[in-house]
Amino acid sequence: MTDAATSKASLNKFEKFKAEKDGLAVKAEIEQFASIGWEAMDETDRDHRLKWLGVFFRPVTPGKFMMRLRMPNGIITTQQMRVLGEVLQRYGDDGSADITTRQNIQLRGIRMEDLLEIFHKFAAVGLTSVQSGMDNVRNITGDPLAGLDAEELFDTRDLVHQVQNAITNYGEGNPEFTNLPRKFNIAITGGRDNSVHAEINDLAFVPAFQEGSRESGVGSREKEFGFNILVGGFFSAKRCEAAVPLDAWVAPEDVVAVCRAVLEVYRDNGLRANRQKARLMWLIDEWGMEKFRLAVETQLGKSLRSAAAKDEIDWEKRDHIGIYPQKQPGLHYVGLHVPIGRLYAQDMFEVARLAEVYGSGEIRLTVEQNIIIPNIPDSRLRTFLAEPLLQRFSIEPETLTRGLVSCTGAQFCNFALIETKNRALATIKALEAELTFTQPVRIHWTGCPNSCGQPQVADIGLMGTKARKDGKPVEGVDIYMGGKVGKDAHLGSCITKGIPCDDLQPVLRNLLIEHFGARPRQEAVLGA
Ligand code: SRM
Ligand code: SF4
Repeated sequence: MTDAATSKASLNKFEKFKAEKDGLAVKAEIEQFASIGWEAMDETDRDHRLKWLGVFFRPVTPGKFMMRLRMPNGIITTQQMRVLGEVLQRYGDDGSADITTRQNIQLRGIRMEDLLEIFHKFAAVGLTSVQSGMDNVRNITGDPLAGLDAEELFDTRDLVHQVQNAITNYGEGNPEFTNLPRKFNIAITGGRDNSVHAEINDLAFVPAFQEGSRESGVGSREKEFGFNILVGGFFSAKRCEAAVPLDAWVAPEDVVAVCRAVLEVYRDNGLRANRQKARLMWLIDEWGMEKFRLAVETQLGKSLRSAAAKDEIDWEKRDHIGIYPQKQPGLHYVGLHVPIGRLYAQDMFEVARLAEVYGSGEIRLTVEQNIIIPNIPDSRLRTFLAEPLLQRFSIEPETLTRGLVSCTGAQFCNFALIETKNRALATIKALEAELTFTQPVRIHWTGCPNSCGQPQVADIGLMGTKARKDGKPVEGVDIYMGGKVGKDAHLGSCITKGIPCDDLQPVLRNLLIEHFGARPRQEAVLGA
């Protein structure tokens, strides 16, 4: 065998099919797929390559695909939201959408025969779903209050767009970055509260001031704004790691180039033989940080400045639910709680209407799977707050509801070991009926060890697993605690394994009483 043939023979099935045909190639074949139908499609095209266009075959609902958009910085216009609603409307009860843990939207119920038209509709309003799955860079997260927050250090909106445009070639697809060893997450934050969970991204930019080179006049040096860089954060079924410092600082104008350089180093050197070890952190482990940093500098064509002595993440994380003044006098942003992130076509039209009538035609999404409507003037707040949608998408949900996040789970995801979203809601409603709370508690559910629902960043994280009850296999959870977000963020760890879901409520009740100051309602009433 030749060297090339030997190395091809040793490739895993994902590397093999990527080498045979780039994922993006299916873009030219959508019409043909539609004409033959999903059942007749080549399985690799259908189950894998379509994900390069953000189209996911769902074995749980065959023929009804999921579409994952890209929402840079979690910002969407009302016009775009309406287009998403129109797409869903066609599918009746099969159509629904979810706000994701990456400030993004996924649509469900999509039929192959409609794809081409959907792509045209997306293009007309500047939406794209390209490169949102498989071995690509996921939605790039940014501060959800960018440009609104009086205390922000940097408005991330333009930068996040620039990075997305570089990676996706303005949404057209960019073959330079369509064959990474594995998925890749990027976050850029310009606020003080680490609103994007920087620590769980492969590459994250956090605000930091560097001693400038110019004198400021009174003997001190001017401070220069930029970002300290973190690398290698990720969750997988095999291993979860918080990102570690690259010991590098960049000015905002160099962020796009650094993203490119890191991606090129990862693309060309990342481990590919074993997909369990293909995330960036494994390469950093193998090389050591010094060698990795040097490779990034070589790719960048210039040396990186050392990290600033400290970053500016010094606040507790905000959840943005409620009414808050903006830095623009007389304007407010209002955070609506969307239970478990689920939206239907009518909700999308209604949210779009509210953002248009009361705001400026803009809607924002958070990594907690909620919605922010910005730019509401004082004079319109009162009528806005009386809108019926706010009964369901509340600005003052109960304590546990407020901090609830859940991944997709068994309803649509074939990796799931348990049902998550509906169970998560039912469980916390039952707990709220029993207990009163004096402090927020963030509960995250995730249906399997892939950790899309990020249980490791929660106060209480619940990860689907197989458990046993009365000798029989049942749906269960492993419980995580200790996740800290915002300032001094760190990951939580597993404290108990294999609790049957049917037995979970009393276990959570005790944890809430022991660790989070919850009190039984009866006792709270008597004590009052
Ligand atoms: Fe995820 C795979 C859903 C955020 C780690 N994730 C999947 C798939 C595509 C599996 C599949 O094909 O069924 C899920 C689609 C289910 C569906 O129908 O909705 C899925 N992941 C999600 C979403 C929708 C969860 C949610 O309800 O919000 C999130 C979409 C984000 C987005 O808009 O792009 C989502 N996934 C995450 C996160 C959280 C984050 O990014 O902050 C993680 C952990 C962080 C990380 O990646 O390091 C995450 N997802 C995974 C993994 C484990 C990756 C690994 O290295 O092993 C998988 C499995 C895989 O890629 O093979 C996975
Ligand atoms: Fe699916 Fe598991 Fe991710 Fe939940 S954590 S969406 S069950 S892959």
